Amino acid sequence: MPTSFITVQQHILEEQRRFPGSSGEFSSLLSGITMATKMIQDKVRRAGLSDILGEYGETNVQGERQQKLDVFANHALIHFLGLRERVGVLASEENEQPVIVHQGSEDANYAIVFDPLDGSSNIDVNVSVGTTFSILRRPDGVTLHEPDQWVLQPGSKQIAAGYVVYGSSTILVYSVGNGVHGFTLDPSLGAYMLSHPSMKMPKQGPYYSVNEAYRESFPEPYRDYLDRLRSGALGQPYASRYIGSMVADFHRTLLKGGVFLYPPTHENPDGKLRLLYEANPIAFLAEQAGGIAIDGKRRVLDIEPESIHQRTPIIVGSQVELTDFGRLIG
Ligand code: AHM
Ligand code: MG
Repeated sequence: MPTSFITVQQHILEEQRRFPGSSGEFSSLLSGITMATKMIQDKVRRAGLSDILGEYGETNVQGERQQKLDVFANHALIHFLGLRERVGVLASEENEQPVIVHQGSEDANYAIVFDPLDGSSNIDVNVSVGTTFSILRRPDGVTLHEPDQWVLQPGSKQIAAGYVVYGSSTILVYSVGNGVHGFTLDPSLGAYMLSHPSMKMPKQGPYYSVNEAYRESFPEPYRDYLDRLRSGALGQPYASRYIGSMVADFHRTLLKGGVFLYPPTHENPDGKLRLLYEANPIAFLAEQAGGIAIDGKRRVLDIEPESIHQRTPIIVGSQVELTDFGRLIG
């Protein structure tokens, strides 16, 4: 069958066949994500027409002003994922505490963590935004009385992760640990169709991506690294690209190669991006596509999280760029 005729649901059913013991669980979880993100993309596409732009009037747990679309996206994901019987815990950038669903159910064995609308400060100016998600299995012996323990697991324990970019088209990219696959939403069918099978990050790319306005407050190795990228020390000159929406910046890095960084700064000594629902899914996809993701020293996926909204520096991208950074820090 041509690639363009395979829906994400058909694809996940195929993937499940390769997992002994799995019983339709992934397709049910993923269908919650596809439903919610189709609703989110519909709102994003109509943003200038309906009364959905602008601030909601409240501040989230990170101290950031919530946009109306942040709130809508969060509700959509909690609603559609909450309907899935296998889900026990949902944790979101927009909620201080994890949400418990299906209290008392023996079958609720999965936690899903997500950032409903990443980069939402860009929405008013028509710049790409995205949704990130990460799926974890309930650790043995942990009950719904300890919802934090469902999600405080290193990224290496993710059983699936992905994102949706609401860009010039809407693209869903996911992995269940068996490569990375991309699906473009066909607006006339309302279905995500396989458009990017088995995505591989190029070994080296043409771009570096960082908020260079903070350069003077980056630790020295990061400043030296940027100098190396700019000077041609890696065998080629680099161009710079920075959208300010992590999902969109990473999506370009996945397709074209290169490096995306959010280093520690004076203001954010642990970086800005959140480990559980931003860095971990991105790191999982990067590794599955042949790339590398570190926090400056260690593999992002090896970090043992201590709190749900914990931040981490991240440097993620192609083999050549990340190997060079590794040499610089020794
Ligand atoms: P958000 O989750 O509140 O939208 O913030 C995360 C976003 C990322 O998408 C992006 O990489 C980063 O913030 C940009 O931050 P800065 O403006 O400091 O460069
Ligand atoms: Mg975010």
